[in-house]
Amino acid sequence: MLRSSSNPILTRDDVPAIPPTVSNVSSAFNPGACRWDGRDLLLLRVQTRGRETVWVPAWSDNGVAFDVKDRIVEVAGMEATGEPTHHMYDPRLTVIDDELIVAFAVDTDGACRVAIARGTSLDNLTLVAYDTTRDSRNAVVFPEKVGGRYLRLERPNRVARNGAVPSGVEIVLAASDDLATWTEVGSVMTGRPRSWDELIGSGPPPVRTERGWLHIYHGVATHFASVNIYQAGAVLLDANDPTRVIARTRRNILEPRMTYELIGQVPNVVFPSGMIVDGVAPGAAAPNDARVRVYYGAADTCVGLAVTTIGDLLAACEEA
Ligand code: BMA
Repeated sequence: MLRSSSNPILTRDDVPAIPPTVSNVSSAFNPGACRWDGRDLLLLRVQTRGRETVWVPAWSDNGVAFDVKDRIVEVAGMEATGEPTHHMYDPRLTVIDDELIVAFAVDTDGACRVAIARGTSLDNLTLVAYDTTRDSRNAVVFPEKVGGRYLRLERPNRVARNGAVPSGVEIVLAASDDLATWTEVGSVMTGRPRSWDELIGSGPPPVRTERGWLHIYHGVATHFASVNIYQAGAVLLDANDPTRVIARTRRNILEPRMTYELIGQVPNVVFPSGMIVDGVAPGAAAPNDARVRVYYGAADTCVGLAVTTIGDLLAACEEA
């Protein structure tokens, strides 16, 4: 993937004051991305100096220069979870039938939950799913139904290392008829010990190609004494049975190298969270020459953009 020469394309300095909570913020990172109303939309994870987390939208006509709005996007119905909401973060965006679907993580007392909101605009997002049965994160909803059902990937947090926040080594697939009730279908992939992707989690929602579902994920190398290294890779999943892995990048396709990726709130992090694919006919699979824009959090501080094509990502999955 090629980094944009405008990187970091978005920083805390681009976030306007939004009284009374948001002013001179600490960071803007890990954005969800989609096409909405004929424009590119990023939903930013913004962290205030009080370490509150809010979502702020940013719009663009060229995918590089974003206009950050002075408004906070809310999700109605969070009180119905029965658990305190300390942070809602890493929103991943999917559009199905002109509806916006947001999958996100919620920090509650002693656990992280997967949640999904839906709405016809940023003004009426409403909570539709919230899973209290387990600690989990990095949920993404597929951009179309498969076999008549909604699908999502998520990453249960079953690994706690050295007192760190629990993380995970397995991405699983779940299915739903209504976006509200989800049933696990099975395991999709696991981390590879001592490789670049020991811990793993989904990046942006997958995209349908002529060869199957192409999915960008993050991998964490944990075998260094003092720091975890967050990188990006890709995997190709069967079109009809996405629990079946067809091919997976042996190496990372993006790793922290630039200063803004190496230094920040959490050093050595590239965290892909949004993806927009250009040049796809409605309802069609993304062709090999389609341009792919990947928006990622850099060092949990700002936003980077890396560009590639569907063909190059598929080739990277197959590389020996
Ligand atoms: C992960 C998530 C991300 C974050 C990353 C690096 O576990 O919490 O939100 O960007 O760690 O700190």
